[in-house]
Amino acid sequence: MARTKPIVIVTRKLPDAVETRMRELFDTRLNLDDRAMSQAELVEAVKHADVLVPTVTDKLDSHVISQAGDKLKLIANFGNGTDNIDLLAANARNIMVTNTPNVLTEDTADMAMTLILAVPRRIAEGMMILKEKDNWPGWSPTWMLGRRIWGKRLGIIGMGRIGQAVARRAKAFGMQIHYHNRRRLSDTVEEELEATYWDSLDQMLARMDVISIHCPYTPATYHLLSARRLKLISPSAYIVNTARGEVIDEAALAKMIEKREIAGAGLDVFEYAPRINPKLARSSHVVLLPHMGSATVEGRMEMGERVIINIKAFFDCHRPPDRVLLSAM
Ligand code: 8YV
Repeated sequence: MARTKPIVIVTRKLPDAVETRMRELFDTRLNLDDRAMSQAELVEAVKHADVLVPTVTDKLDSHVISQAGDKLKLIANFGNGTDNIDLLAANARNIMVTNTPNVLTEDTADMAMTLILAVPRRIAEGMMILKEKDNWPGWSPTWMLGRRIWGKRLGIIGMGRIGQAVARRAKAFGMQIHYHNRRRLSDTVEEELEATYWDSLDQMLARMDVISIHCPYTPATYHLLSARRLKLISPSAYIVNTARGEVIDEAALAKMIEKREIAGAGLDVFEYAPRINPKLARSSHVVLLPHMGSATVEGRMEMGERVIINIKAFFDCHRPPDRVLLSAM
């Protein structure tokens, strides 16, 4: 008798080629109209699936996970960050969680570097003058001056794969690399990046020209850049966040940008996404993007491939390569 294929419920529209392959391999239920699922729909999905493939827009909290059917054995997240999933609750129900690391490192680092350049050099403001206001008075030597990147100090918070990929880029742009991380890097990597380690985040923040966030969002990093810590940052410094909005106290940041207590920010992620703080939305000192860090055709395909590899390995009784361990929290 032919073995029945596992029921795989995919919560959002994925690239066509990924969906086609998933349908060949599994009993795949797709979300063709791409509308984000409600909490009630997620509960229905976990009740019936053998595998759930969620994304950052699905909040798999303890309530949802507690309703999972006995069949649900794997949550194969389409994404690197797993802050959308209550890992403890999944572990308690013996549900394995996998993610898609590595394949979005370079794209996310490119986006962080783009913002590190775009905010101090006032790229968005310049473009608005031509495209929306249509009022360019012509070139002037003292007009639209930004700040030079070369020679400035970049403070990286979270020196994992993406943080290091940003450091490599920033070094090529002449920046001095500083970092704060749970663990210090090996001498070899520190030497390659010419990176200075700061055990104290507070002390690093006070001395940087640009700060870029690359740590995951966990209970320990919620509001890591709190109102108190934001006050340590120089008024001439810039903040870039391509990690998770919850790592910064967004209301405090917005207030400080409005009062010119921080020079500007480049934000790809927001604490209450998709809602944007109105103070940020109207500021001309910020560049705001709708969570596009890993949004490349190549990246999305490779994320899909990782999801498929993880599911296939699981049902072939191998250890999926991208298991998320509780110690990662
Ligand atoms: C993804 C991300 O697009 O993978 C992540 O952690 O932040 C994003 O770049 C998103 O999470 C997909 O679920």
